[in-house]
Amino acid sequence: MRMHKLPAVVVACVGVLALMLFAAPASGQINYDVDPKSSTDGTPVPDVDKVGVPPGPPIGGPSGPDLGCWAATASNLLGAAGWGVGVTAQAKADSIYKDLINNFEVNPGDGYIAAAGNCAAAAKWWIHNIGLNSAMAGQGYDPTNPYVDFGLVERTLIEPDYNYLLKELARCQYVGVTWITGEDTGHCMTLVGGNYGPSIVGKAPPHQSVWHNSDNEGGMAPNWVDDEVYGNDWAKGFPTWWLDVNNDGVGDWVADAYFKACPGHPKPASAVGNFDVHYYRGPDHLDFSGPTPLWVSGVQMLVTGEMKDAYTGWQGNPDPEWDPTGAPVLYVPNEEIRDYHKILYLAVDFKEAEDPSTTNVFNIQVTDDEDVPAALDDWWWSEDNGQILMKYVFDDQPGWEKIVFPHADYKNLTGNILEWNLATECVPEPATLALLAVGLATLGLLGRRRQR
Ligand SMILES: [Ca+2]
Ligand SMILES: [Ca+2]
Ligand SMILES: [Ca+2]
Repeated sequence: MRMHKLPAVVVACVGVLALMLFAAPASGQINYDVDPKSSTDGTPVPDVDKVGVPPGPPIGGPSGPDLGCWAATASNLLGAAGWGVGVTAQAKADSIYKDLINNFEVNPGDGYIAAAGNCAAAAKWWIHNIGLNSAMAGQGYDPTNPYVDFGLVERTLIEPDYNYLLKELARCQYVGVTWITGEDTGHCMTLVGGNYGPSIVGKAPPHQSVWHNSDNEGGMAPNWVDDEVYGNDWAKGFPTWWLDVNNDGVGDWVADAYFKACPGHPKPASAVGNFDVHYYRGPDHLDFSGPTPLWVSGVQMLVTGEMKDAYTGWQGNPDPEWDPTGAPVLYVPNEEIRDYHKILYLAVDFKEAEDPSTTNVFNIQVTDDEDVPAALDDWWWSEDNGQILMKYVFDDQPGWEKIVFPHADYKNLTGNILEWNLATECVPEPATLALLAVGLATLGLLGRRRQR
């Protein structure tokens, strides 16, 4: 029962096979309030399936159970939202799952994931190490993808949460739900549709939800179905969300967390490709101390972009540094260039809608190396106030920049702060731009360009 001592959403899909054999396949038998949706590109929502089925060894794998449901669910969410490489959402999701296997297989060459993990951490790891890492151009790098507003809630889910998630399916791209299954490890599946719960007026039974599951499903290979339908048992312990996975009318699993991917405001691609600091919680290290290997998640800071290692910071270090007093103050490396000035973009992603009473983003102070504040030039909220992009403009190119966060949650990624990331770029002063234009005109470059 090891996962229960750990933070929620550490899941691994053990003990699901027997239940799945009784699962009813979807066959359009009822009208859903929210029909199983399509992905951003109009193709069916991805359904990444693990190579193996717990508790047995993977098909063609060396040994041990395949515990990669957390990575498969993260792949479905991201692939449906247009991340990954491939023509269809399914191909994109499969490419992401392959990336996750390559990085989180327990033994090199396993070809599957034999350790429990966390769906949200897997998605975050992929976004930052591949999706927004300019070194991965052609392999999944896509700084223009708008799906950068993620949501994470880690507690026992209740009926209003479920109704909210169904509504979010219309606006966002899929939802991963983590379940306490009563086994050593939990399970994670992708919610794609269903019927609202009984508190919504007029919503009588059947109370069914539709899922994409990475385990064996309603049929047998090769005729496995994508959409799997299970009853939501609202009577067992209302308002707790129980799922009836063996179709006997009684709930078996309790919903323990959700993770969703929604449209937000990405930073400009030019800045992301220049110098990008990612601060997020991702799979950190393997823990073999329990009955099941486990990817433990931790806070990670990653620097990417063309100018990575080229800039220097407060103490001559090329990496961003936290203030030694322990205060949530970060020093960001830079390079002084005459006649250019700095623009800094800061994106903050909240777990739920921002709560200005604690972590108010407008209390963040961005200053230069002489503590002169940079002007907050503009900002953009996501539709649900769950993510914000802020643009700060400096007068010049300081030796380094300083970010003073108003709360320790920004440093520890606790409370409502899911992550933040920032990117910087330098632009010519207006005077320099004018001179540049004159120079180009003199050389005839502007005229030549117009003729093309
Ligand atoms: Ca499946
Ligand atoms: Ca049941
Ligand atoms: Ca968010």
